[in-house]
Amino acid sequence: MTAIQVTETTISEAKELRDEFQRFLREYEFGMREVETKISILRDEFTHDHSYNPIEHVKSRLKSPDSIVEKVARRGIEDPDFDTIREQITDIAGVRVTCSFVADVYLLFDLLTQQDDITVRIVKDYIANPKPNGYKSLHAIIEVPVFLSTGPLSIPVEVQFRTIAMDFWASLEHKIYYKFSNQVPGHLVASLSDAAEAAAELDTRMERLHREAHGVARRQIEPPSPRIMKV
Ligand code: 0O2
Repeated sequence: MTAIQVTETTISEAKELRDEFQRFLREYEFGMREVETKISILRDEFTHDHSYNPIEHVKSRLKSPDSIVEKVARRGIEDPDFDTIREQITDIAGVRVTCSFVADVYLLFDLLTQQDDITVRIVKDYIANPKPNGYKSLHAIIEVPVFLSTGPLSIPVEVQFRTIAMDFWASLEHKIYYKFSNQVPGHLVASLSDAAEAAAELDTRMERLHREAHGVARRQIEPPSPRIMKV
C-alpha cells in the first residue's frame, strides 16, 4: 500500500475543497428555501381566502454528498468538477409536495410553475404515464433565482407533486427495495403493482366523494393562463 504523505499543503487543499463543497451545497439550500416559501405562501393563501388547504404536507431534502458522488458515478461523469455537477445533477435540492387529490397536484404544479421568476427545465408526468413498477408522481425540475451578495444565481430544484396515496405507496416501495437491496422477490413486485392500482382507485374514489360532498365550486380556482405543457 502506498503511504499518503500528509503535508501542510494537502491539509490546506482538503480544507479548501471542503469549504467549496459546503458553499456549493448552501446554494441549493437557498434555492430549496425559496421554493418552500412559495409553497407555504400558496398554502396560507388557500387556507385563508378559499377556506381550503390542498396541501397535506411538504418535505424537503438536500442530497447527501455520498448520494451526489454515487449519482455522478452512475451517470459515468468523468473528472467531475463543480460546474459539471451543477449542470448534470439537477435533483440536489428536492421538495416534495403531498396533496389531497390528483386535481390539487396539477393545480399546485400550475400555480408554482407559472410564477414569473420560475423557469421550468424538465417535467416528468408519472401520473399520466406511471413507471412500470406502478410509481406515480409529477416531477418538475425548476430553476429559482437566489440573490446573494455576489449577485443572482439560478438554482435547480426538483419538485415532486403527489397524492397521499401515491406517497404512501412510494415510501413503502422505497423501504422494500432498500430492505432487499434492489433484489425484490417476484411476488412482492407483483403485490406492489396491485397496491399501486388500489392506491389509484382510492384516489379516484376519494376525489369523487369529496366533490359530491363539496360541489364543484372549488375547482373554479383556475391557475393563470397559459397552461404549461406537460411531457
Ligand atoms: P431520493 O432519496 O428520493 O432523492 P435517477 O433515477 O435519479 O437516476 P432521474 O431521471 O433523475 O433518474 O429520476 P426521476 O425519474 O426523475 O426520479 C428521481 C426521484 O423520483 C427519486 O429520487 C425518487 O425520489 C423518485 N422515484 C422515481 N422512481 C421511483 C420509484 O420507482 N419508486 C420510488 N419509491 N421513488 C421513485 P432518488 O434520487 O432515487 O432518491
